Amino acid sequence: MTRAFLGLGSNLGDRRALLRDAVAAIADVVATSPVYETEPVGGPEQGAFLNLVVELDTALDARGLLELCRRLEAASGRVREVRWGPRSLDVDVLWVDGETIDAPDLQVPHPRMWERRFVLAPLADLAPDLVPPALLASAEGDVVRLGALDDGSGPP
Ligand code: GSY
Repeated sequence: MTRAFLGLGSNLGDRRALLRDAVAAIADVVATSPVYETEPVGGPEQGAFLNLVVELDTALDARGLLELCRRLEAASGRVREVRWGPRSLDVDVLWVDGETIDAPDLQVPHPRMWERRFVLAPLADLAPDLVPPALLASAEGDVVRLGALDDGSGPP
């Protein structure tokens, strides 16, 4: 079994419900970060995201996790009208202990995670060993911690 981290985000529809349903559908979740409301990074003008990170203790390798991410996005009825634009659910493989992959369709660790506060802040909550404080401090995009996924706080 291997420690792995997935990043989830939504800025269309009932964002919290989309994240809750996706996390509930993932086997082997051992920890879920707080939910953050986050400034969009990249792409066109768009609404704020809700983001979180989950830690898995999994038998899947990185490619198996990529398939899981695609299944979760499809199951959510994912809507994404514009590349880098608003989307109902985005699920990314961030990190898999001991695995490095640089293929056209899959890069692990996720190549842009080190610059994105919407990834590093929730990841640091679960795995401070992976996130140097200086990187978190210099990362792009404002984030606000809302609290636990299921505590009903914050906007929908
Ligand atoms: O890469 C995930 C999709 N995405 C996000 C996101 O999840 N959160 C924020 N804040 N900005 C984003 N830009 C993209 S693309």
